[in-house]
Amino acid sequence: MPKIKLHWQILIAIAVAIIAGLITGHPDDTTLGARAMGVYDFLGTLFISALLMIIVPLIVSSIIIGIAGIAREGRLGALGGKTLGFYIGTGLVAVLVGLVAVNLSQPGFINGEPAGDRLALDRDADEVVEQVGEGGPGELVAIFHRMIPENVVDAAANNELLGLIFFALLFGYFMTRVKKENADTLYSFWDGIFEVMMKITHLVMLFAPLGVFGLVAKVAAETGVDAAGPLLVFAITVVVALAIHVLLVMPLMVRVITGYNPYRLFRAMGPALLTAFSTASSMATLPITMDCVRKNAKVSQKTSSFVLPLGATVNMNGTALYECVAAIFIAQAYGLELTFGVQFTIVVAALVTSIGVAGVPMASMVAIGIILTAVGLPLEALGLLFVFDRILDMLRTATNVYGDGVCSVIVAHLEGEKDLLPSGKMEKANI
Ligand code: DAS
Repeated sequence: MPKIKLHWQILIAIAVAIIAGLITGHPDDTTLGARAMGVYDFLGTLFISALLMIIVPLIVSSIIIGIAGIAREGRLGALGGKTLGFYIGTGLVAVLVGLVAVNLSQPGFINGEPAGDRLALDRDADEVVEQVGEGGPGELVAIFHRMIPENVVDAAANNELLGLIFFALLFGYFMTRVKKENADTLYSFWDGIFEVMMKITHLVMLFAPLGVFGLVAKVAAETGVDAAGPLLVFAITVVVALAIHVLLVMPLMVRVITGYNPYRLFRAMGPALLTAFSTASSMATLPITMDCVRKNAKVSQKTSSFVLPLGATVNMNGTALYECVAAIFIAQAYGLELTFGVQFTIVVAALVTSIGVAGVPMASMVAIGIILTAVGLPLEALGLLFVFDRILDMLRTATNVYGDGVCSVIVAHLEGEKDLLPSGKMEKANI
């Protein structure tokens, strides 16, 4: 499967980049180092620019057809409403799990000090704080002002993506409330845009090994092994938070709402979870997810064929959790005072952008660029996140797919479907 090939290419690129970066590090010492740094910078900057190039059309078209897909089915009140409700609900819980974890582990600090210089983050904290502005209620009001753009084109041009996303949510909903021929035309138009953007995204991903090599080698060359500490703490924080969400929070939701033993769902979705982990793509896994949820978890065709394709597009618990942890980690490293307003912005941005993230490898990186911009943090920090992104992408994609399965079982139960998650041994718990 080509995705696994690309996947291994990126893992090898990261390993080679770390070695190359450590060997050629401290460019001011040697011309080789300076030349090597030039190559790293060129490759990394090109890749980040390509990711930024696709953000606006990809996220906007993905949200518009995602929301229109629910509203258009005319089942917004019933199936659609429950589905969207659980998607947003579980996504918010995931973000909050990530928020608590990253505030407890504080990967962006070392002995209480911001790790920015250890991570070779060039811009210092006061410059960043200036840009974000001081904390306090005024900032929260400013955030809501930014959500309603004065000029949509201007918002797109300036990467004011919170406003753009808000507009896309409205547009997607009301696009289904116009004359049928217009609604169908508009849906085909935006569906076509999304299809083209997915193809361009796949093209960009083909260059990911080179781009990731440049970004990771630059980090390794600038920071040496110093960056390993904070980055490891960050990666472990993501893994622990994902584990809590997958092994505790979501099973608890299934158990309390449906009464079924939730751990039966892991075995029912086994092949889908393994595929999600190995391909790091929810979209690529979707056919297997549908097969597992229908055949093993016994969710009906009606429910699974609505809930799962939608979930693969708009429901990404793992991604939302990861984006929150990553953005807070970078804010900590810059020594940004994490006021309620800043954290609230990150929580909302992580939740909303996870709706727009496409189910392809490294899709989070596109969204993180939005969140960093939303709180005024420089994009240069993205390079740090690539060091462990592959393994974390595999884990968050498996979380995304599992979250889709959880929602389909809960929605099926609430729609009155019986005998879900059949198991000879585990009876329906009497809660
Ligand atoms: N790889 C994405 C997916 O397929 C998730 C992500 O990048 O966060 O779900």
